[in-house]
Amino acid sequence: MILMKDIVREGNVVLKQVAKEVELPLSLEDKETICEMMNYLYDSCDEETCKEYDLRPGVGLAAPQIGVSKRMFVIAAPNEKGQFFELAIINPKIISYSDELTYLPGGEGCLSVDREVTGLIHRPYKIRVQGYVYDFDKNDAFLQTFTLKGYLAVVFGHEFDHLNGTLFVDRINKDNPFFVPENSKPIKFN
Ligand code: UDB
Ligand code: ZN
Repeated sequence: MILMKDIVREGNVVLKQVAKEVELPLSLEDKETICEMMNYLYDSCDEETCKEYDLRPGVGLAAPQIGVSKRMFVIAAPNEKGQFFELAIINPKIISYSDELTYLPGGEGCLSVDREVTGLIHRPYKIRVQGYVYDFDKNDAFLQTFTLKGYLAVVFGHEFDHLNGTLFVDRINKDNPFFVPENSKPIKFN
């Protein structure tokens, strides 16, 4: 079980590295890592388990955050309509993105960042992505191409950044942390 002590924090070099492509077919070890990472998201969002083990409720987790410098991450999050979305992806690529940007009005946080950081992060509102999606039932990964919008595109962008050694704090405008470009609209949850 992944606990907060297993999550690598800001200052650790692994968070600054460009993670390595994962070899396919997936090894048993990589499959187990993916399952453990997804279990963390579920455990941390379960009220009882979260309290018992003192977990921060996560919506996404990238392998470098548990010290594994490989290109894979998991997401378990609601979209703006409250529909739940789950994704485990290996060797993801962002094929194209919209000119429109979006941002979380309250800023972002990170399981690997313990301090309070204020400022806005503007990300593409819509992204087209490709990668090997791990199917937990079939216990294997399959190449898929799909589109994400709004909040899910933000979470994907945040996790994708971890694979390239970028933290959300690196993306905040240093001169004006709350600057909003004219093509960026806030995410609104209903
Ligand atoms: C998170 N959680 O998991 F809208 F039910 C953040 C933390 C850093 C605050 C734990 C989060 O946003 N939870 C959340 C949000 C909702 C509804 C809900 C729970 N991450 C993931 C991370 O650090 N991955 O590397 C930070 C997010 C900020 C923007 C995208 C990811
Ligand atoms: Zn993060």
